[in-house]
Amino acid sequence: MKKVFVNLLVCVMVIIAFAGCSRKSEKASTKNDNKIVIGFAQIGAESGWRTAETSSIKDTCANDPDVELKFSDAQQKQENQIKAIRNFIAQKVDVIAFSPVVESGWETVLTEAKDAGIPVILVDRGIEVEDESLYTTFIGSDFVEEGKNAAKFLIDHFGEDKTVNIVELQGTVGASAATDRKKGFEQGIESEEKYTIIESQTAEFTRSKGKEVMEAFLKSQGDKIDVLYAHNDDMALGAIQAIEEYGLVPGKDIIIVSIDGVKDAFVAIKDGKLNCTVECNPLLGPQLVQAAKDLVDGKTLERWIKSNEDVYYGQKAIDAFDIRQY
Ligand code: GZL
Repeated sequence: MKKVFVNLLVCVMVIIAFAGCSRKSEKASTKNDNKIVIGFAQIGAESGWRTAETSSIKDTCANDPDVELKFSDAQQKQENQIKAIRNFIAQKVDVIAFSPVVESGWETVLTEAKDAGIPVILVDRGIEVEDESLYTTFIGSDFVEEGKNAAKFLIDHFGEDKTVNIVELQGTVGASAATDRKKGFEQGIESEEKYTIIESQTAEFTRSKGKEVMEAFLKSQGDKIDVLYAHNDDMALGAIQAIEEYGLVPGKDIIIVSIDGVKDAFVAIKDGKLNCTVECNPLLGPQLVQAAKDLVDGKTLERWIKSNEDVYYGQKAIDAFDIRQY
């Protein structure tokens, strides 16, 4: 009797073991031989910074045998990013990451990711959500600090006694990078009574819109403009064209400070057309892959994996040109 019982027990254990293996192999077959699958929903390709970020993420994943990247380009539309995230959930990726085009409107889809047990990483831009558990970490810059650094450059350049009229090219409306760069810059000039923002409008982080809006500023304010503050280099580079076509000298008649630190900005500084670029590092691929691996390994991440950045102008920018990576 006892022998029958033991034999029965052994049979049951063998069946359970096989069942477990088949589940694992089934998971493995959908998981591309156990690679970590990252679903990344990118905003688009609106600026040199954005294309550098995309290259960093794609190249890092392509060179890592333990990672598979599923990548989508939302063409600047939030609804496309939401669709892509839903797609990643359906494909049961291991980690979802995205650069939110705007700060609001993410609760529903991120709750779906949470319910599916898929962790979410924010890359380069933040979101406003009540439930902080909807994302595990934010990898990116301190945009308020970047705005303050832009203001500091101007105060160091002009001093505190000069009247300074500023026009501002804002990034995408509702994007954390635009909201916080505006906030930081305003905080930076708060104590300077003679510094005034006389016009401020979005040019959507693009070169073409930067030119178009700067043309409008020049038409309405003309020689009154002392400074252009642009939330990214691409808009500043478009504005430089407009300033030259208007007949003024960029970098001299109008002092220009922008943010990102893309190579074309360093060229413009070397040519004397741009006065300062505040660095915002787009090379976030390595940090994203490491964060995804840590999450899959069950590690807890810092809430904010912060980029270290610098400010470039004058000879320092010229000397740094050859070693710039983006
Ligand atoms: C910043 C990023 C911004 C860049 C722009 O992290 O979101 O978006 O400053 C880009 O160049 O379009």
